Amino acid sequence: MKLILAIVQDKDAGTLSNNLVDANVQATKLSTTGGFLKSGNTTFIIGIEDERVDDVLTIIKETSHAREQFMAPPVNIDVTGDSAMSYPIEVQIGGATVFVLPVDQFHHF
Ligand code: 2BA
Repeated sequence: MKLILAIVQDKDAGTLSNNLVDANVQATKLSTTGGFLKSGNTTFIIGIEDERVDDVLTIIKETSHAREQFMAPPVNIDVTGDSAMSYPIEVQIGGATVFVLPVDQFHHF
């Protein structure tokens, strides 16, 4: 058995949820926050048999779309109090960031 952790954009989370249900894949959805953009994303926790991992990865890949987002860097203020002008920078986010981990034991009490 494997544990899949998939971090996707909130915009793709609903569709991914539906597609996993349609494929009879059990998942838990967490509301998470990206460390860099500090904005919301969604993490899926999926426990799955080894032979179904590729099917799940295909579903995640087909459902998750890369998007560009602008972020405003923090304003820099030096010791003299002068502030340096900063401009929004473009960041590409996702499709999906996926980790596949081995599972030692699985219990469902
Ligand atoms: P965030 O940390 O908010 O990052 C959003 C996007 O910002 C990233 O997209 C990446 O394109 C860019 N980015 C991140 N750190 C950067 C940096 N130091 N300098 C320049 N650009 C940077 P993705 O790579 O697609 O990541 C999407 C989200 O997936 C991340 O949101 C984070 O929540 C998660 N993630 C990505 N890599 C991870 C990792 N190695 N471990 C844990 N979570 C990860």
